Amino acid sequence: MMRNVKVRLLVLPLLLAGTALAQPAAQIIAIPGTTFTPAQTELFDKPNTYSNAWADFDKDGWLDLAVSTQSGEIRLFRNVHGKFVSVGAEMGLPTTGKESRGLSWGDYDGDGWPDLYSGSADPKGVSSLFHNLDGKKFVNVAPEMGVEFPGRSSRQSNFIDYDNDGKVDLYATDRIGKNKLFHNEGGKFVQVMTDGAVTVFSSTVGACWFDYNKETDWRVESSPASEDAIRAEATIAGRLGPPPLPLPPPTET
Ligand SMILES: [Ca+2]
Ligand SMILES: [Ca+2]
Ligand SMILES: [Ca+2]
Repeated sequence: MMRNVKVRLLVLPLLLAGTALAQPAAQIIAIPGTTFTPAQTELFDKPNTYSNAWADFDKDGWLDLAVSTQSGEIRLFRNVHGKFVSVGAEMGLPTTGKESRGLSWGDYDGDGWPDLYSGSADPKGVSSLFHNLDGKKFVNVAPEMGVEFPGRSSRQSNFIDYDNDGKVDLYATDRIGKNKLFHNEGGKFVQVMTDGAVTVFSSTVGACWFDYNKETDWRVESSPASEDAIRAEATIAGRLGPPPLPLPPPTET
């Protein structure tokens, strides 16, 4: 389990559980010894932002940025040759609603255009799957695709082709209930392994997938939010398989 702190260029502050206090704005961090400098602070210096995810949603060769917020707005910044422009509202993404966390990009329908999944942190809300219409518009298809996940408090989701059938599947973590794995049936997601290790409750705030033994069988590890959950998580990891083997010592030449 990895729970280390990573230095990132764009830092989005977390909301403390149970608080309604205004959070500091997103920040551009200058790392000592580097030449990083703040960029477009008039655009990014907004409070109460949570997750962020990069993808070239319009396939122009420049990475774009999606940011979720406490207000439910999902901001989308189009990268126009190194200059960011806010386009979320005109692209059909929500400007208000339930607190949103856990953005993930993935081409669920295989049309070559990355789609966006957003989770509601408020269990009274639902998650949204925004279908990317040729880089020109986003339309929420979560109800017909079966991934609204009501009652969830979202922190992170992953698009992952866990069964290597060529279609990306969806793993959605839950802070207050059981995580869910949805298999992509083509035109519909269906929850699978409902009584398996990937579905147990562990108050999850983060999850990542990796092929640790290079045999194309995926492993998932999630980051629980409490010490009790950490102990539960160790049990989950045990069910999924042995821990990764240590690297062999270097060979002398
Ligand atoms: Ca782009
Ligand atoms: Ca797509
Ligand atoms: Ca699959």
